[in-house]
Formats: sequence, structure tokens, C-alpha cells
Amino acid sequence: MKKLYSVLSFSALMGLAASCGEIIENEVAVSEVSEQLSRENFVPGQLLIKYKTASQGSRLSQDVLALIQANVVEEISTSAMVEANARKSVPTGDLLLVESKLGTFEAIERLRAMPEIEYAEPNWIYQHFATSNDTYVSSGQLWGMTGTFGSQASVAWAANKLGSNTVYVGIIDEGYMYTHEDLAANAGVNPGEIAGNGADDDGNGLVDDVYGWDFDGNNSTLFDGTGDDHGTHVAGTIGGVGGNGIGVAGVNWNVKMLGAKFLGSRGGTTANAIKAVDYFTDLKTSQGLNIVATNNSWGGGGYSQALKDAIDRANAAGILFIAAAGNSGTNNDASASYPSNYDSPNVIAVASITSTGALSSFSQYGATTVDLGAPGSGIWSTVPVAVGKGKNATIGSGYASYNGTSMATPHVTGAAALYASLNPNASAAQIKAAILGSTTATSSLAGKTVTGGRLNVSGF
Ligand SMILES: [Ca+2]
Ligand SMILES: [Ca+2]
Ligand SMILES: [Ca+2]
Ligand SMILES: [Ca+2]
Repeated sequence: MKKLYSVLSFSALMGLAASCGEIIENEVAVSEVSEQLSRENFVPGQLLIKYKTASQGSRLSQDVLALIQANVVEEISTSAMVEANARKSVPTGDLLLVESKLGTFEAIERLRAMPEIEYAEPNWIYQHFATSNDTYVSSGQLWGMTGTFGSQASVAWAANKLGSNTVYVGIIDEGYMYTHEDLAANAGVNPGEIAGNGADDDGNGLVDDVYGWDFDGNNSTLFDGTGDDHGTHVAGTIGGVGGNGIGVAGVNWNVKMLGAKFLGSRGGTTANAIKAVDYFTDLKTSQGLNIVATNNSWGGGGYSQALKDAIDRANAAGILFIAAAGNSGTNNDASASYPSNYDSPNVIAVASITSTGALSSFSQYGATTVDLGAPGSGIWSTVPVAVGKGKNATIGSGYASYNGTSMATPHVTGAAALYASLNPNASAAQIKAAILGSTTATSSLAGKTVTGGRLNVSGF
């Protein structure tokens, strides 16, 4: 129910955005529609503020806070922001998350007149792009890997192109079950962090972030149970362990996956999405971890300059940002969907196709804003399942079939990791060009995607 609900609320938001024209750069339009927006689309009363200069001093901050009757919720200064500020070469950071008694949009309206404010925007809430698991049937068929209209990963496997455990991928989603029987061998760990010693060994501000970090709960337990099914499903498509005689196989039989959980039971916020994106940027720039891409099977809300800045920091670090086009069946050229619509060079936007090559009925598309299609209907992958009931219940390893651009996206993220394993010196731009340049022309995607084609890794 949650998933269907999230899709409906996302459609409603996009519909409102379309009816009011430009929601992206016209805050008046946003303000006009704000009364109609359901409360779950942004955190009520909260807004993210960025000053034009990194440090403005507390006096000015107090004036601004008084003007909008606000309290500071959090000063956000990620390691990636600090580094960006020092280098002045990529989008700088230092965001203030505040809560205003005036409400989000009234506060933004008042801040528009203040010259020292670069931007102020809602703390949007994102939802993942899976649909229900109604199609859960015991087919056992991984058509996304082996089928005519699949990714052709099985052709790569046959040529002994199986990925590499020196390639890392970041999963920005719910948590994922890194102990799953078909994922554990490909679970990545933060090499700079010593597990369970209560210390922040790598100095990134997060204590014991071994398998990643839970930005929703602000704790080190990345995986929190059966509610983290969506993130676990995504992981299995990228890197389900192949050739082990059980379960599924990901595009990569070998890869290392790290998690940044920011989607909780009620979705995820812009503030936490930014921290998740910056988390991987910092792991790469500070520790040299070979992170080639993040998987982003989520969306909703409106344009966020602060989130785009974080995506641009990832771009500067050479990390692709692979994003789901959305599940409302609409045209993203006409009504923008974020984060897939951000025009940052590292973004790859992914539509969903069926096992017969049709555009999935739910899939959003866009001749200039969605790059390619990939398998997203009837996709089998890994999930956590409850074993037993009540006090004696435990979490076990299971498998399920899901639909969504959420499921198409990790096929492309897997492709990025596979290409990187075969071309260790390829830049993010080169990996993106290889993925887009090797698509197979597909009639259902012609005029509806940039490439007019579907994912095909057979020539990697
Ligand atoms: Ca740490
Ligand atoms: Ca530690
Ligand atoms: Ca947790
Ligand atoms: Ca397997």
C-alpha cells in the first residue's frame, strides 16, 4: 500500500506542477500551488537555506531566523562540502536546515528579498519508484539478464565478463540486507572504518559506518529489517552473487556494494539525500575508494539546487548518478521529474521496459530527459523475509518479483560497474558514453528517450 500510495502522491504533485507551469525556477508558482500540495511532499515548516558566502556569522543568521520566525534544526556541513569550499571549484555547501513558524513557502517568500541568500527551498520528501509485488509468481525467470529484451548480461557472463571486487557502487535508497545469502559475498565495507569500536576511525563524522550509513535513522545500522526490501531488491540486480547455485545473479557476479539509507518508512528528505550523495563523494575523494556510480531508484518533490549541487560534487569526483525516470507514465520533457531530470553531466535517467520490449505502462519517458530503457517489469531479485512469528521471528533470505523504474535503474548501474571492471581507467563520462552508445534500437523507446534504445552490455 505504501508503494502505491507513494506513486499516487507523486503523480498528484507532478500534475499540480504541470498545471502551474514552471515549478523549477519560479518560486511564486511554487508558492501558489503550495496550499494544494499534500503534506507528505515536503517536511512541513522546514526549509533549506544556502548563503552566498560560506560563512556569514551568527548575527546575520539571527536576523534571518527572526525574519522567518525560525529555529535551526541542523547546520549541514558534510565532508564533501568542506572540501568543496576549500577548493572553490565545485558547488560549495554549508546548508542551514530550519523550521519556520510561518510555514515553508511563506518563509521562502520572505527570504527572496534578502540579497545574502543564494537560495531557500523546501525539504522535499522522496519516495522510491517500485510498484507493488503483485506479480510475485514463482517464475524464476531473470529475463532482465537473459531475455531477448534483457540487458544481455548473460552474453557478457559467457565471455567471462563477471565484474570485479575492486569496483564499488553506492546504493542510495533504503538500507539493503548485506547478510542476504545471495549478496553477502558482494557486500562492500568502508576500508577506513573499524567495526564496532565506537570510534569514527576514518574521520568522516560517522561512527562505525562499515557497510554504509543510515541517514534516515542517523545510525550505523544500515539494514533495519523487512522494510528494507526495496533497497535489497536493487542490490540483487546490481550484484546478486552469480554462479553460486542459489537465487539470482546480478549484472555483476563480483562487485562491492555500499549503502546510504535515506528512505525510511515515510520516504526520505532532501537534507538526507544530500548527505547520502556527499557520503560517497567523500569516500572516493578522501579514501580513494573506487566508487563508479550511485543507484538512485527514487524521486518526487520539486527542483532542489542544494541536491543538484551535491550531484555536481559527485560529478567532480567522477561518480555517475544513475536515476529512475519515475512511475507515473508521464513525459518528463513536459513535466520534470527529479532527480532524474537534473542536467548534470553524470546523470543517467532510466525508463522501464517489459520482457517483450514495450515501454512499461507505468514508466515515465522523455525524448530529451530520459536516456535509455532497461528491464523493469517482472524483475526477480533479493529481498529480506520474515521467518517465524512474534518474538521468535528472524530475518531470512528471500526472492521476489517487483515492477518499477526502480528495478530498471540498477540494471544500468550494474552495467556501469561491469564496464568499469573491464576498463579500469575509464572516466565517468566515458562509462556513460559507452552505456548510451551501445544501446539496441527499440521501437517503443524511439522518440521517447535520448538514445531510442535499450540497455545492451553484450559488447562491453
Ligand atoms: Ca566513519
Ligand atoms: Ca569504528
Ligand atoms: Ca538503522
Ligand atoms: Ca545467486
